[in-house]
Amino acid sequence: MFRLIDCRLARLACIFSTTILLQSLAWPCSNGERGFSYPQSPKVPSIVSERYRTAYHFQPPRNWMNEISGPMYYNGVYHEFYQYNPDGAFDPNDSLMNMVWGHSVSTDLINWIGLEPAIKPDIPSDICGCWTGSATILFGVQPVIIYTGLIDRKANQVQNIALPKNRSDPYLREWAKVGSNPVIQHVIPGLNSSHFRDPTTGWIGPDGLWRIAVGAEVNGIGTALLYKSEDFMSWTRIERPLYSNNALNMWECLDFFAVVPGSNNGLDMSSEIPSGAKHVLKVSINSCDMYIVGVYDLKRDEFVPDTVQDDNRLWTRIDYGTFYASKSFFDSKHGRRVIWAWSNETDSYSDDIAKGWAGIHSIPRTIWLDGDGKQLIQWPVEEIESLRINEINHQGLELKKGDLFEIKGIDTLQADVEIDFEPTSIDDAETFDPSWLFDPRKQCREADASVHGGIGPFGLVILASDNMEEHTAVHFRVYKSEQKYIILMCSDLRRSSLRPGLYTPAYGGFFEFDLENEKRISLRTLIDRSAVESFGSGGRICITARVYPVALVDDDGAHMYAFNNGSTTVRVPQLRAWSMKRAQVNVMKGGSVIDA
Ligand code: DQQ
Repeated sequence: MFRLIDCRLARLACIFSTTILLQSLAWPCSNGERGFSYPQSPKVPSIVSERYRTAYHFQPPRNWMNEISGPMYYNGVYHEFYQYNPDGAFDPNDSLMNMVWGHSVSTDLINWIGLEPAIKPDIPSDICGCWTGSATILFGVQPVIIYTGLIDRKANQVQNIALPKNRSDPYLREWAKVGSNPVIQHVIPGLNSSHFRDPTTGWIGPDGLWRIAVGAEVNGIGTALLYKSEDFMSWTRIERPLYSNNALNMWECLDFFAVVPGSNNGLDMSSEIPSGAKHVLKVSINSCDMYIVGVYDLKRDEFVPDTVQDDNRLWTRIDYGTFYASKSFFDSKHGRRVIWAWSNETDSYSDDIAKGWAGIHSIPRTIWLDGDGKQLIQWPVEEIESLRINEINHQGLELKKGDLFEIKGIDTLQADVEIDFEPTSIDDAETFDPSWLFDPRKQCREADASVHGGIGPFGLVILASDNMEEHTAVHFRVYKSEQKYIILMCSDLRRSSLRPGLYTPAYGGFFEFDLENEKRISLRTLIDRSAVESFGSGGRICITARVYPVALVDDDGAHMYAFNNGSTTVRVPQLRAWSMKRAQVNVMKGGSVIDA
């Protein structure tokens, strides 16, 4: 048994209780997830430090990057295209400047070779920017990219197609736009033509016709417009949309895919979908990626949600942190569906310019539907485990109220940590208040790591400075709601850094848990310098965060602890952690970095 040996947890409580942070209450994802520019304090080292750059997350060598566009696996190679600004570390969309499709390739989704951009604005139908889109592999042989082009400075949008110039080039380096672009125009009554974008990967119907959905706002209502085609080149709109819902307006970066409940085998949307499969519609809006599970009514060509939720605050999220515009693809190499997303910087815009880089992509995750048919499960692709070194292992720890156990022997700045928590009793769970579902972040602020509970808070304190002035707390708290248990998971960044001008919320989400039978609540956290990706309960809930602790730049490094601050003792039957090696991200074969 390991007892708290110093007063650091008390200090954690003191720091928390004296902190009042203003948060946006209006929207659960809190739009504008950026820091504000502050004069740098002389006590804080400059943000311009290579130590904040991630070591195994995807990013280009320099400049601005936003979301994934058109991921695919073709002829033994993974392709990651991304929204990229070749002109600097600022968002070119702010002034409708040169957004291109950056391009990298990989054979394992972890190590990437950077290539020249695949698509650049150079035709009338994309002259003001090549925005997001998708890749579809027609009949397993012909890759096609369909993407949004900006046709003018008013951001009017149309859809274009590009094809590889040479299909026998293993990297598909060069892409040619078809002469018939734009293949889809914005000619729909009530359509806001600057909100008509991000076509999905195509899927094929029993009639042999291809379909795609395009995100739109029609008469102010969020809509997935549906198009059909015989040859993927000439498209007709189906009058009835695939789905629309007035809980939200413009839907960005739609993703639509089939899943079999309880099976982690992925399905290829270009093949026949087995009966019993469900469909998932993912929409991105205001920094949130949300999803709906339902059935695809083939006769009506319509998506019918299992549950219609009118209040968008209650929509389930793919990830409750900084994780936006996700896109999935069917990975035929492993028969799985893989999703990943953009995690933007949460420092200030001027910090980005100073650093010279902005934006990373999450670790690719396998995604499938739980056996209950309601909840998506996500787990980092197994290839990431090839970066693990120096395993440490603890078994049979016990954390009483107030205990803090230091996890030593690994690189705390680049780590993969897996820990299971098992409350020794379920009697002391506090009562759940359903109104909390509307704002889990508020609950994470009010019931933070310093606030004693019945079962929890327990979890990890990571990237902590010697005196705990800086730390990030990732933790759980168990509540009882009638016949079931509901768990709050938080990733609290409010004390993550002494640096001024950062966006440091307490992210959080709730999930149902069968505590009586499952007993163990697992947490996996991938720490990669300024990136922290946490997976609760085997991937039922995910929270991605960006942090910029001063301790990361200090030579002393940072500490990591497991803790419990609830009155119920918590067993830790298993704790495994590894240091993570650096991946080869966008490095040319000879070792030099591509200047994309
Ligand atoms: N980013 C792209 C758009 C998309 C938005 C432009 C989402 O296509 O809607 O870079 O982040």
